[in-house]
Amino acid sequence: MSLIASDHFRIIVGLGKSGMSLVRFLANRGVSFAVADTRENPPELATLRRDYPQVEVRCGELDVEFLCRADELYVSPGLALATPALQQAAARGVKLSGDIELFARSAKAPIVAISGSNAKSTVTTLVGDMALAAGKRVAVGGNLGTPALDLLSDDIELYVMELSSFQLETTDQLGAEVATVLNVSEDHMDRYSGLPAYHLAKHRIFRGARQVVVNRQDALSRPLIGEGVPCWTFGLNRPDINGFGLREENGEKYLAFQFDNLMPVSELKIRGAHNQANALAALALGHAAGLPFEPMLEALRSFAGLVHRCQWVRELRGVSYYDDSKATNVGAALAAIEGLGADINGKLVLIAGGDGKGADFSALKAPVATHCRAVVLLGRDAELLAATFGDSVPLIRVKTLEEAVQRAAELALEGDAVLLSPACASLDMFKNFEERGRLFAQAVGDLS
Ligand code: UMA
Ligand code: ADP
Repeated sequence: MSLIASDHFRIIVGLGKSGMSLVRFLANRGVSFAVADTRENPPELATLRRDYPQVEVRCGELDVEFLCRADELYVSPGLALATPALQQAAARGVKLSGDIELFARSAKAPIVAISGSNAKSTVTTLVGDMALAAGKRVAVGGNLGTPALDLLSDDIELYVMELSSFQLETTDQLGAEVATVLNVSEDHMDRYSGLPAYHLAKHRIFRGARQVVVNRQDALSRPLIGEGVPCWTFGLNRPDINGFGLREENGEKYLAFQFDNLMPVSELKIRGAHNQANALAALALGHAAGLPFEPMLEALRSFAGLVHRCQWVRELRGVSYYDDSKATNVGAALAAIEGLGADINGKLVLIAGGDGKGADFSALKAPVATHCRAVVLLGRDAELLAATFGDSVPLIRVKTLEEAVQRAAELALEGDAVLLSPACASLDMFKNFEERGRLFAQAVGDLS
């Protein structure tokens, strides 16, 4: 059976990175297609016009009549499926699909599929490193780095894929060798009607999975699966059969599988309880994918963490500065505040705020009161955060990130840490979370 019926006409909706990967994929297979994007000047327009000048492109407001010329639309993860024009096309019988669905149909090697509200990139990178250390020809990407379709190659022996809820919404049957939802906490509430809808989207990752990995400490990570599907678990408590967890022996903590210690936690370079959970999740996924323990542990020992995730930047006058710009939601900021707060002798001066994406910040109130000396607030939703914290902690409002760093440096005492962990997306003030992190590090570097 052919993967794509060649007599059908497709439209790619969204000409960003994933849209461009779809263009290459369809063009290489001789499928006829056009492109639409609501933006007047989408990011890959120049590349498309240069490399595929014959392809029809419609920019600006989506035209339902145009969309209905297609049998199937491949919709960018950046566009809500609730967009009226897409819904009108769907009501007229046009199928809505996406790049991951095509990837799943085309991949010839097993897929390790990773979703969750937080830790996706860290765990995906770790599993990729483990597979490399085990000598596998591995491709790593998806929501992280290279778009899925650009990874496809007959040489690949294992795909390790980070998948977002947006990508999963347009994926019917992933058929992963092993799939996981690492954790579920509120995120993207500007795109979903509530946590149940977001949860439902993430759990599509389990469709057709041959094995699953479950977080013992997060009931929302547990799929509804049939009896016969092997299930591996991870968690920070003691593991049991098929479980990865922590065991203590002679005062030393170990990463462990079932009843056996694998490696002392002290050999990990990444800090904090949340990163121990990430190491255990990666071990569970790697084990399910058939990787041997030795190379997996070797990869864990050498992994120093990803940039902008609780990354140490500098120490000045006894104060450490950490860039956790990737904390774009409440769950991530919570993990950093609790993880780092418990790790340091002094207190945290937290820099937070930005685009809160409709989130409920209340879970931050208690840990902030426990661990923070002060909170410096900036960005669009600064006042929402201020209302959450009330008078439980001193609050300082600033206009720029440079000013935030200055004020935090003045407030921090020796032994404290200044932590940028915004609990918000960056897009109200910055190009992306990377730019926010870079500017933070720059401002910290400029402190004297
Ligand atoms: N947009 C429009 N009109 C369109 C299409 C897009 O206005 O017709 C806007 C939307 O605001 C959208 C943004 O442009 O959010 C980006 O859309 P895009 O189609 O240009 O995106 P890509 O470059 O294809 O990037 C997408 C993922 N982006 C999103 O899900 C928002 C990238 O994840 C992913 O790396 C890439 O595909 C390759 O697979 C980024 C991301 O922020 C890193 N993901 C979210 C997250 O991690 O929280 C889910
Ligand atoms: P994602 O790709 O899901 O955004 P990352 O690995 O990039 O995940 O980490 C994003 C943020 O989540 C970082 O700010 C990091 O400090 C935080 N984080 C990392 N691991 C965990 C975890 N196990 N639970 C909650 N938050 C975490």
